[in-house]
Amino acid sequence: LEPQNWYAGGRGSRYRQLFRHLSDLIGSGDLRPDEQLPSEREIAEIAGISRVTVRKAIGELANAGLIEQRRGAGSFVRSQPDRHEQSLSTLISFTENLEMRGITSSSKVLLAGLFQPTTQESTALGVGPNQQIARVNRLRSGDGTPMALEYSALPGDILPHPDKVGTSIYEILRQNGTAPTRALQRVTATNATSSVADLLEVETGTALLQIKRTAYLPSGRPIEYTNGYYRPDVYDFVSEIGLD
Ligand code: 16G
Repeated sequence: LEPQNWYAGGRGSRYRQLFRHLSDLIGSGDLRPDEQLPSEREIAEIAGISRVTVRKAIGELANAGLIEQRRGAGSFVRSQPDRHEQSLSTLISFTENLEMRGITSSSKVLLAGLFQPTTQESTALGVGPNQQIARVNRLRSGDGTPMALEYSALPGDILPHPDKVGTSIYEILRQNGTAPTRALQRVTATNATSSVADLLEVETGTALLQIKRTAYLPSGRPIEYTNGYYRPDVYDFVSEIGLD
């Protein structure tokens, strides 16, 4: 953690910047498994931010499964399991999640364009039937293994050029200052239809996790509705819960 560069090129809130900086250090291997992080007080001093902010960033890293907080001993970098993990309690993108674990993500765009919304999309996104929505359907892989199939819809004014989505939708939103800050997710179990199974390279009927995410701007405006199918043999969704 170099005092001069931890926030280099940072966007978003301070804790989010610190979270990203530390997760990058873990993803790149600069912070190794089992290595102890400096204390909250030390990080706050080096980074020139408050301890409350540091605590929030550390909490997010724990939620994301990147570090482990050992009572009385401090925070340690967790070694990554063979199965991939994604936090259910942190608002994170597919690309970000894999990158911070040092995994190369790739996407195959199956469809990208502007369309008239379906009733479900106009209800979820609060757009009128005559407003266009951007639809991006992607097969998403980590280190070459197909992991997820995501069907995303966003209001046309939020993503006017869906065909230009390279890797990450959230990165585009962040650049435009329209990244979501809150989301509602519904997780269900489902069986792969033959078309979904073909894309994910599993047998038809294989159990999959289906997650529908509606993500919102701070104003409360919904800006993303994604229906995703995740392979449970390679992907775990993890959340830390507590009484406080
Ligand atoms: C995650 C989100 C999905 C979002 C995508 C953006 C879940 C269950 N879903 O996969 O809703 O559209 O990230 O990823 O976590 P991107 O920025 O890499 O395109």
